[in-house]
Amino acid sequence: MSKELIHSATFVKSSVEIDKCPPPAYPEFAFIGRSNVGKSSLINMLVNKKGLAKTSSSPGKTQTINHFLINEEKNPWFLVDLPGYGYAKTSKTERNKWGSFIRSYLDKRENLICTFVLLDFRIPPQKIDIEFMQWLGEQGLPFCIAFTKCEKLTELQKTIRFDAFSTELKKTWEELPQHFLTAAVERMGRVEIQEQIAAWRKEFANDFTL
Ligand SMILES: Nc1nc2c(ncn2[C@@H]2O[C@H](COP(=O)(O)OP(=O)(O)O)[C@@H](O)[C@H]2O)c(=O)[nH]1
Ligand SMILES: [Mg+2]
Repeated sequence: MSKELIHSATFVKSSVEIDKCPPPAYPEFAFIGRSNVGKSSLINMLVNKKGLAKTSSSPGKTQTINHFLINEEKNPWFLVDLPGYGYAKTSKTERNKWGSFIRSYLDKRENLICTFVLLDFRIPPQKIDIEFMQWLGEQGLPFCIAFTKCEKLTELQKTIRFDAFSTELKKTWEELPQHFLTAAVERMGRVEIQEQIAAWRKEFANDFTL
């Protein structure tokens, strides 16, 4: 059995303004994706706490940046739940507002180590996701991919879907960005993501000796 890497998780605050976010005192890992992609479910699964990040049946509501403090006792880090994008019912103005809010957060947040971009593995590559990852790439912002809801696919479907994403992403990137296959209920991908975060956490530890 693998060692548990997340010992505690507490909600810090929800922020609607960037300068109201908690001070950038700890390494930070952000989670982002289209509304309904399974972000709250993945976060709750990762930290083993049902209801920490609210799962909602009416997507597109949360437009706040939510900070959670992980492992408060030792080697703390922030897990950040960013507002979902691309909800069909939001107006163009709302989407632009979202865009500039989140983009400036990602661009300016100095303690941000990596952003996990969540992609629903049940559906083919979507323009909005590809464009968002391209933007991250252009800004030089590190990101990796977490495919969600993977338990819904057969092995063959997984191969086909993976090839589709691979083809799409290789138009921009020489290598496929680092990626994880996840499923919330099955807790698929949990150990892999936790270990990756722990490794980065260690790698950047010296930048946070305050
Ligand atoms: N089949 C399946 N459904 C999931 C999974 N994760 C989330 N969902 C469902 O997808 C919907 C949206 O989940 P939620 O976590 O609230 O998504 P968010 O809007 O991205 O935070 C809910 O109905 C969840 O039950 C998963 O791994 N597998
Ligand atoms: Mg959510």
